Amino acid sequence: MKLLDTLAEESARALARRSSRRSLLGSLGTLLIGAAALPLLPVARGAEPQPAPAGKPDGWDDPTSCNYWRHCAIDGFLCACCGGTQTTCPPGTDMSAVTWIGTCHNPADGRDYVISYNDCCGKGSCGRCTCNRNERDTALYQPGQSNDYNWCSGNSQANIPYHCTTVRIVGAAG
Ligand code: ABN
Repeated sequence: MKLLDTLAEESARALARRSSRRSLLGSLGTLLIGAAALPLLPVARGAEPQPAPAGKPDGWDDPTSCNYWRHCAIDGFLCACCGGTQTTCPPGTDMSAVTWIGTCHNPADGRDYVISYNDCCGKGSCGRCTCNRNERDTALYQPGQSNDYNWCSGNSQANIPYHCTTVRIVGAAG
């Protein structure tokens, strides 16, 4: 036992001879600063894209996404990507007087809504955010029930070129 005591005492004394109080305080400071910096990493945690809530696809509430809930029966370019919004035509275009109607489910409130797909007319194709989802769409030989149709053709001759499509809520379905 005495031998153990002597060994412990000797090594403690050797350690004390090798390390000054200043170096001990320095190491402690480095340790504390390092520990404080750790929670800051990784830096961009808040900017990470959030996954869509369960059962809803990514972009279900984004009018520039083909997955936007109102786009369930669309065939065309999204006006929200073309200088307009989901309900307004881009500058220099006019809304078609006749439209294609669809019924889409809104995951936000669990209800179905009648959506009017009014084309915006008078300029060449926008070419951005093409989207073709076609729920309850029928063949073009039944144009009244087809989304694959230029609804600008109901406008005056000058306004026939198709640019993009808006998605306006007409009302709740049922
Ligand atoms: N209703 C959109 C559209 C326009 C032109 C051709 C096909 C579809």
